Amino acid sequence: MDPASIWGSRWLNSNQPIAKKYMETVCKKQSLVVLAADKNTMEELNKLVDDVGDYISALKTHVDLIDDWTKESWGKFISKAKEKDLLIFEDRKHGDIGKIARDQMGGIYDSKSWADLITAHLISGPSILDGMQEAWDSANKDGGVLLLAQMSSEGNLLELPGYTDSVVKIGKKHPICFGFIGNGSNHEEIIQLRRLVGEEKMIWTPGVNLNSDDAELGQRYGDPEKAILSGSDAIIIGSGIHKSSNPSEMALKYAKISWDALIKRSVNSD
Ligand code: 6AU
Repeated sequence: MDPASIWGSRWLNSNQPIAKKYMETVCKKQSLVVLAADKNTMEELNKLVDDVGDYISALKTHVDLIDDWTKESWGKFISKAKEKDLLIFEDRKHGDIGKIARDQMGGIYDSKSWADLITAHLISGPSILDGMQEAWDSANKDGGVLLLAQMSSEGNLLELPGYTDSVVKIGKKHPICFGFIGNGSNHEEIIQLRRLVGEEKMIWTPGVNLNSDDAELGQRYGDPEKAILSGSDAIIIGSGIHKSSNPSEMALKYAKISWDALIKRSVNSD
């Protein structure tokens, strides 16, 4: 499917290589699913990507969750994910001042060398975006930051008046900002966020699961189709896929729901 016919002006006007790659991959794979690969061993991670890699467009990692992490095993895992045509998204949620966030993209994990996308809170101000840009520049790699504008967890403080607006205002102007994390559990909040963000930047939403019984420790879940129709560009799914008894079947199911919703949205906006 041709990305221009699905994403319209957002495809034609986009000048961010990672955004273009994402929109293209979505059309190739017919999926707006980002897998939250929240597993604790390399074996489990590899198996999960083998099982569901064909039905997802990006892979979200928490590199510091893994008990038996080594540089070599991680390198192989990232190569496998790239062979499956996945964007690599490290959900580090940086929050420190610019120079520390920059240097934290080095260290043992060295995320600047393998992550296409990384999350950050804007709590310390805009310098974090400059710092993260410097890190990717030093690795000669394109990268994009997803800023947390909303969260899916109950009682989160991003809901305090003015916070989301300030994050969006700053993020929209910064070239390294790929987009925003929105609250996938509440479609009204996604609609509000899309209104603030406009067309150019992405909104990716966690807190999406067809089975709300999976919710643990204040996590909240919403419906995948509603999330996309309300303006989300990617549903980030963890437990809904990896906790199910048949992850590949579930990944395909979420892929189909998300793709059908995107088609519906693009038809409605014509
Ligand atoms: O589907 P789940 O609940 O199993 O997993 C949700 C995933 C986890 C969280 O770290 C992440 O989504 N997440 C995020 C981000 C940035 O992705 C933000 C947020 O507000 N809520 C949330 O659950 O890997």
